[in-house]
Amino acid sequence: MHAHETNLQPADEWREFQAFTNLLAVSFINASTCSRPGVFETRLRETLSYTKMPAFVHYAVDGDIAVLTIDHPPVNTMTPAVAEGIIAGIARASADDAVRAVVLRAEGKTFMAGADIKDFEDDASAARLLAGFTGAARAMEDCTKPVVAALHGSALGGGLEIAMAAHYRVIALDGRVGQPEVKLGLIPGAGGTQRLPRLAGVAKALEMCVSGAPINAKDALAAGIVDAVIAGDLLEGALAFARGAERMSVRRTRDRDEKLANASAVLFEEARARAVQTMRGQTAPLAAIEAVRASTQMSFVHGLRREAELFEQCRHSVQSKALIHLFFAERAAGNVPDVPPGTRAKPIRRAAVVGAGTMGAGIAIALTEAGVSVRLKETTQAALERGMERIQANYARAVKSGRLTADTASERLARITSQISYEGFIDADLIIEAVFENIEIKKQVFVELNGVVGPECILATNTSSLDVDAMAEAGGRSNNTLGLHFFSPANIMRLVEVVRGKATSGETLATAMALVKRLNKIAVLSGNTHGFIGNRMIEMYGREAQFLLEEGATVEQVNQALYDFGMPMGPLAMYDLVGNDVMRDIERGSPALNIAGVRRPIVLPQLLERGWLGQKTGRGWSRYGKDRKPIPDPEVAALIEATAGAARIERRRIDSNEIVDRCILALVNEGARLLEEGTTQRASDIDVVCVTGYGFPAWRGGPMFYARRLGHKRVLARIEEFRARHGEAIWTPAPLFQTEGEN
Ligand code: 3H9
Repeated sequence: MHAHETNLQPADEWREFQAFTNLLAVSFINASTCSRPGVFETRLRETLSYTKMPAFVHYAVDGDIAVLTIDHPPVNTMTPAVAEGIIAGIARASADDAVRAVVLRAEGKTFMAGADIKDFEDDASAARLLAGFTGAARAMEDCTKPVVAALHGSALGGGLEIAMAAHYRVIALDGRVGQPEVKLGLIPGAGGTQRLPRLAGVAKALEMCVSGAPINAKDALAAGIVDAVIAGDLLEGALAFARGAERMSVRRTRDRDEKLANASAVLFEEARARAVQTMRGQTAPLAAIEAVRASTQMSFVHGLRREAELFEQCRHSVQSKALIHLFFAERAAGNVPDVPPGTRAKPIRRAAVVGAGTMGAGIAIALTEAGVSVRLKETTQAALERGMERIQANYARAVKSGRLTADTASERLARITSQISYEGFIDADLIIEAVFENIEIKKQVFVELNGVVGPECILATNTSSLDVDAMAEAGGRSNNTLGLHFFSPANIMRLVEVVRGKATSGETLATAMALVKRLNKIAVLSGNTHGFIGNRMIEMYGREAQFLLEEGATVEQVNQALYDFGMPMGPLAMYDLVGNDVMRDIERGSPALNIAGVRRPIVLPQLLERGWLGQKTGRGWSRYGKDRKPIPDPEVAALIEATAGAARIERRRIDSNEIVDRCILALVNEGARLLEEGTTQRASDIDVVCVTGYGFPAWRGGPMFYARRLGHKRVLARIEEFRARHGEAIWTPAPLFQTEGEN
């Protein structure tokens, strides 16, 4: 048994917890009456029925089993009305003597996606939601007839929490369960941190609540979260399970304390150390650990209360607002307002990829994962073989690590036909060009494609910065042409910038958006400007980092300041990783960095002269040993000082605040310009690009969200400061901040 905080009896504890939720939940229950049978449900229903809503939970009876079906499209989120439906259904089943057990299931493609995230925006809605969850879970758990939850698709967050309040759980083969709240900067708030350790043990609960990663049906069974996996029809299986004679007793998760016994302090310390390291800067994982720890230290009801307190702290955090902003931003990114929803997306069954280098091979892998067959073309047999080896090695790694079965890997590999001719291109629905990043070479590929593809075929270029219209003209079918900028490695990275040329048709765009979604990636629409959204912004960020060095900051200081801000690595470490030669080419090609009379970084050319290209040559802005860890290089420091001295750049001490502000506001200001000129549709798209493509810390919401939180007025003031010191051209504030400077 665990140590109780006080010696209150359970009924008193419930009353106390409900009094606590009263504070949060518009006095939804009267603590003095809640312990009387039936009153709890009635009062709760009165509170939740604040407005008349359609029934989201249907009641039916199959023989002696009541079947409650949640029907709240598209993903059966929990709302007060859904909670009301569950409570009413349980009450009805309880009152019907002919009913011996209850099955709770859901319509549609998924069991429940959890709480309706929009309800977290204001305190009153959040409180009503919490009241609903608490009420529905308690009604199910209190029920004197066995309640079986039948899960399919995803039972996530509050969805799993409701399922765990049932007495038994069965799951379809394709089902998965998880507590992903941490990805929204939250912790489970409807009993998950108290019920999950009771079902799965503390270690598993910590793993799931801290990482937020879902687990599949088989693992859920092994962990004790579900009682059976149903291979055939789920409802039939659930009904049979409910009728199983030996199962016809109630079994309340809240009373199952056996698995809490072995939790040692070390387990929590290790979880904390892991979270600090792998989820750097984030507060919710630590709160989740604290809440799970409460399950081992206090009674169930006191644990619920501790969980609710921690949940509320998280809900009010800027991190949670940032992550919720990104959740909706990712989903909004796929909408293109001037392409009407009904626009036909062409089916993509057969594709071809031109170029079997790192990008081409990665794109081919991504396409096969979505069931598309791919012709992979190179110009020489040797290059083709290297590409195929890359692909085979990738599948072999996936099999070795257990991510793919050997059968699936060979099936996918068999979808790729390698060739050095254009054979079969006539049948392709889509061609993606992924050759060397040179406009002349790319244009030549488009000229060749023009003669070998069918009239309906979509032509895409995987350029990261070049002119899509120039290629479209060369290919002679501008309305079917667009950019699909995958990020490396293309089979892993989630972002694809979809670049619209001046004549790209709505149908072509709709097809591309649908395809990217099918690849399980996020599409963000960009106009056809050099570097599109992400690279154009990152150019400004990198330039500012180099200016800071010239003015007196050290390489280590600049890298550390941005790392501490939350970036995966500092900007100069990024240059060394990508290659200083590659970065120089990008800078050279950028019109924004090459305006006559405007200051340019002067140290990078010096590094290149010495062959200090970055990690690949063992030295760049830093030196690198075998472990690829950066080592400060005094020669680079001396070179920076000498170069800046020769250019008469005044050097001074620079603190990390200035480093962060200059680099991040350079990013932000360029983002605002992209928005102003219409290269991007919405500020939130910029956030999605920077977070999913460039590692901007998700818990800061992306650069535009960060700027909004700082306040546009403050952003403007800081930019004006930099402008006064560094000149007009570089720090001209984007019109967005000038017009919205009062925000
Ligand atoms: C929670 O449960 C807290 C509790 O512990 C306690 C509270 C007291 N809310 O992703 P899709 C929308 S926190 C609101 O494209 P899929 C989504 O925006 C929650 N809306 O479908 C989209 O709308 P639209 C923990 C939601 O098939 C539409 O539904 N749960 C929610 O690719 C379709 O979504 C999670 O974090 C939501 N919870 O994927 C799970 N979920 O069409 C979040 C979805 O207007 N959800 N929408 O753009 C998911 O991971 C995926 O949606 C899911 C389906 C895997 C379920």
